[in-house]
Amino acid sequence: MSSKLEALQRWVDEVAALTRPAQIHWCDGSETEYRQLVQQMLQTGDLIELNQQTHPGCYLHRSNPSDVARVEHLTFVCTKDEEDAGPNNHWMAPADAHAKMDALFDGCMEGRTMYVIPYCMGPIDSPLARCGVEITDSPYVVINMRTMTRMGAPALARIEREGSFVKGLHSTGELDPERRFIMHFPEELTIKSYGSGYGGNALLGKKCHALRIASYQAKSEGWLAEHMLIVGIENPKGETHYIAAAFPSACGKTNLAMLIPPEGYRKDGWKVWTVGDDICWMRPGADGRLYAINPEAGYFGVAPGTSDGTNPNALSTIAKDTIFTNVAVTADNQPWWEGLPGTPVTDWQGRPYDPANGPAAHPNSRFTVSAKQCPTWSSHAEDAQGVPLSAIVFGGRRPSLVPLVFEAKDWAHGVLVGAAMGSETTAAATGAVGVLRRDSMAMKPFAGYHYGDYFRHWLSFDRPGAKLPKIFHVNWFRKGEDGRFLWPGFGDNLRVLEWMIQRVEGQAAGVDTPIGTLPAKGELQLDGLALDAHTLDTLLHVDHAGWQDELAAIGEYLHSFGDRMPQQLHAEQQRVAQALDDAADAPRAALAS
Ligand code: OXD
Ligand code: MN
Repeated sequence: MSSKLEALQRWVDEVAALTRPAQIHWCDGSETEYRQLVQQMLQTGDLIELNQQTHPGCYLHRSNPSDVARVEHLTFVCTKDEEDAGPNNHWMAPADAHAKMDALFDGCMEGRTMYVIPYCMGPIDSPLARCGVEITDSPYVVINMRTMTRMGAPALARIEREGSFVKGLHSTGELDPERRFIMHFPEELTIKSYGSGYGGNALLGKKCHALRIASYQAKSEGWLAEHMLIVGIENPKGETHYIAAAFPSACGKTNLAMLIPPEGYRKDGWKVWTVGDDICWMRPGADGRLYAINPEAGYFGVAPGTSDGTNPNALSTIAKDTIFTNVAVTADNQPWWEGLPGTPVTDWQGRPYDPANGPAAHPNSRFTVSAKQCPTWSSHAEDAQGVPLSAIVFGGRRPSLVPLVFEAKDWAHGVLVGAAMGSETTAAATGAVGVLRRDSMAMKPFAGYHYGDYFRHWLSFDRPGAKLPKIFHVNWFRKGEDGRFLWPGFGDNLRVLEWMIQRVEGQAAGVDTPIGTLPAKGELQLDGLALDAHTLDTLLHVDHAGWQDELAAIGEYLHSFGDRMPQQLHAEQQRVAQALDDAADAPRAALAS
């Protein structure tokens, strides 16, 4: 064994001495290993076979009802200096956190198998990719990690070459919410997670490594780890623009990444290519552009709402070889969730379905599936150097005020727009749903360090020679007075992306406003869409008074991060606030003259 792998072996030995498993299994990531684990889990009841005629290779996992979402209040960033974690994270001193976790891990794998999972986040030969090793006692985690990462022998070979890897230790423990913690030690490239089997808490390659630890690594190494989808839009000339877009959890990233163009667009030859649906790692290339990879190899998507109407690509992606978690089941044993045709007979907890118990599928029920099964999987998704980005999009659920789309004036303004992002909360995390909260760059639950330092890092990409993507903000979720959505969304979102591409290519003039550039009349392609003029006006209206209040709230929000908030961002907030005040004064000035 090479000395680099000896370091891994030493850590595995230490963990085994602490957790005392009955046996240790080093995962090779093979199909045979996967099949064996599935068989074993079918026997223990951890997996339930679904209808193999309609859904070959598909299985259902029911989690403990108290363990169905990320637990942000139990998630900690444990830096030596509390300030480094920032007010955006829960913090614990590393020594205390290790002591707390090691007490929980003590003997926790007795009688169980300890799995050692070497994995790579990103294409295995990509310089942007990074490796990790997760140790877990959950076979459910192993089979999901096999789909979500490049797992097994090739990852181990890369770890042997490079020597460095992120250490993740996980145990489902007793699934007791009182004994559940997700701890990150960015300075030690280490994660310790106990007491949950839920994806975001237990598949450590995803949120824990690819966002919290990676964002920290990225700061010192000059790149960005973001909560963004990556999609390629091919125009009728055969040119593809890649767009990365950040939305908070369960706001439609998977749908946008797999969008099907409206009929007229399809006839004209527009195509959409999926690179990633949740996480984007990007860094400047030699030509000054930002290049992006999807560090994941699969989708861990929200099932409810996924239907033929909303996302037919996702539906065909998950027609085979998919693990479903906490969905309902029909009489003929097909997976079911709200939004699908058919009738559930058994709910997500395995009870006979009764509407009095709430939705049949848990609102955060999920599917885990290989990205390659997506009909629109991009042939460039495996490019080692990544794909060049033309645009970055920020968005959230904003029922009022925020227009359908606007473009930031420049990079610094774009960073402000991302920092100011707000959205109604969803079922992806425990806690109240539908409450407006600021979620800067959709990274509130995931930035592994102080938001002030994070924004400073973002600002630093604007340097001589940089050819940065344009930054936009969208709001698909604007509601009318009757509470209904004003914009049809889904495939029709391509109309907005087309306008962005026109802006990138210098083909749309737009209208300048204090908050940014909006589409000028006629610039949004609306053929085939029944959208009345009043609705369009509302969608593209800038309510100056409302925005003055919003800018004041953004100002307060920035100040809540104290001295580490870069002055440049305060200046940007003041610039926009002043532009709004000037615009409000302009009509008065005109009257006076
Ligand atoms: C996810 C999330 O699972 O953001 O992607 O919660
Ligand atoms: Mn996510």
